[in-house]
Amino acid sequence: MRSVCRCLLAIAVCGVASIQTMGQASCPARPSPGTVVQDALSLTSLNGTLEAKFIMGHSVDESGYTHYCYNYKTATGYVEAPTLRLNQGDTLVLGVVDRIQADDSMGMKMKMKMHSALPSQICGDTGMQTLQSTNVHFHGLNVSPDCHQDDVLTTLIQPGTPGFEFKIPIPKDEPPGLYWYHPHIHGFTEFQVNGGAAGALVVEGMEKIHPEVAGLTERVFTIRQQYLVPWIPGPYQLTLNYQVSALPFPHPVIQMAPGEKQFWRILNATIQDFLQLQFQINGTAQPVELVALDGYPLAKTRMETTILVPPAGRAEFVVQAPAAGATATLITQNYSTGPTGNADLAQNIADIQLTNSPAKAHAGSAGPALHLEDLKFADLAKQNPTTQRKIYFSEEFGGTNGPIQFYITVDGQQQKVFEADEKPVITTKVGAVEDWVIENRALETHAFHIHQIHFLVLEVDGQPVPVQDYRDTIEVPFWEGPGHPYHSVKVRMDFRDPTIAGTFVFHCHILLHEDLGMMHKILVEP
Ligand SMILES: [Cu+2]
Repeated sequence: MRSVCRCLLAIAVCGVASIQTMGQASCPARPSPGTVVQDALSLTSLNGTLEAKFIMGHSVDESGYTHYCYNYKTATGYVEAPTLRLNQGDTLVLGVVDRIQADDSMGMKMKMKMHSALPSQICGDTGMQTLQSTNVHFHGLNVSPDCHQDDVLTTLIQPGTPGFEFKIPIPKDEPPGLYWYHPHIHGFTEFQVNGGAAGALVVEGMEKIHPEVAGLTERVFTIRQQYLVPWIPGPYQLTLNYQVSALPFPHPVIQMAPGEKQFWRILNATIQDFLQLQFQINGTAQPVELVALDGYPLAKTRMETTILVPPAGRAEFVVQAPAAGATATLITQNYSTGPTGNADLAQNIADIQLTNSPAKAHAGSAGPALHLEDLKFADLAKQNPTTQRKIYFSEEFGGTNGPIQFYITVDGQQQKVFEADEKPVITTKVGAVEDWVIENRALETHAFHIHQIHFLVLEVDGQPVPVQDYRDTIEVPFWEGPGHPYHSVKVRMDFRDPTIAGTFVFHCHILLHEDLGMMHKILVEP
């Protein structure tokens, strides 16, 4: 739920709309509704390195939606948010320049209203964190939280400076799968992601673990969500690869040949939508072959008819088009996030167009097989936990106006909102294997995410799960109220890899909640 204080804040930013035409500082035009969906441009590593430069820009479209974009220069102009493709063991060298317009009064008012204390240590530019500041989180990658890698706590890129360079070695045992990148400036993440600043990152090799996908046309579908002002309750639009997928517009169109199998990699880059995805034929949900979740290949592929993907989650599956004459759609079903949550509404995301010449998209390459047991965290189920912890989500109310404070708390500690200069609420050591119960004491569903590692899901509501999947983001459903137990998940955290030593964060991936402080630090001592 959106709080009153945020509505007041939003009033300060209303009425700011100027179409900016400052070249790379503005965003490219987005595709028209009802057209054939195209994948983002793929940038592929060469000889072990992928080098790229993004220019973060922003603009406001004719309908009043603010866009934030990772601009990438091609021979024919700028495109936004390319898919970064790397292999295990490669290095990503990514330059990011911030060209968000500094003359924008929206940001100035935001800055006056809210900025958090600066962390004691700075990586990158100096100054205050504002709506014009940015940085990058590499969601799901099991890499270092240090400066120039996946450090969201101290990395600051300010508009008008020469920019910042990330240099990230992808571990040799990184699970093949779908990851993503997005800004993570505390207090302003929601606004930039709402504007579309998010892109996919693929660690190649899925077909070497699950040969079911070998040779199939692969599609990368990023579902984003945009509000006119992201913390005012009201209608939102989902988009599919930047094409608006909302009434009254015609649906985005995905082309497939009749009977064709495709490998779909779906990224939920919404700011708060729990997607319940279905592939329907003539109105009936069809089983699809689920291959991976959150960038981690399943131990065994399995057939599912509904796939719940929380905000920031990913689902990768094989889908088969019907025979000619049938109607097929990709939809999301209604999902209740509880009495104080926002409704996640059912809607058609795309229509399938059967054609004998579908757009061919990236297909994986052949190579020697990879084995699940060689991937990071593979033996986690067999480990004995060194520590048990309980963490819980809770909200504080202000009269009848809904929740005004959002907390994630280590059981036994005092509830508090995140501050940039806070001390870690958890300190552990490289080598630790910890079981965490994550409980939801709020009347709203939350999405738990921890940086730097995947975790193994052991239990839901105290019951062992039939299949243990690796995830980096997981839904914890809302509390039904007095007389009902809290819902919970039990997960196993793996801190054995010295690469991830340092300070990083865990938080709710409903981005408003994160921005309002439903986040804390964990320190993994070397
Ligand atoms: Cu939340």
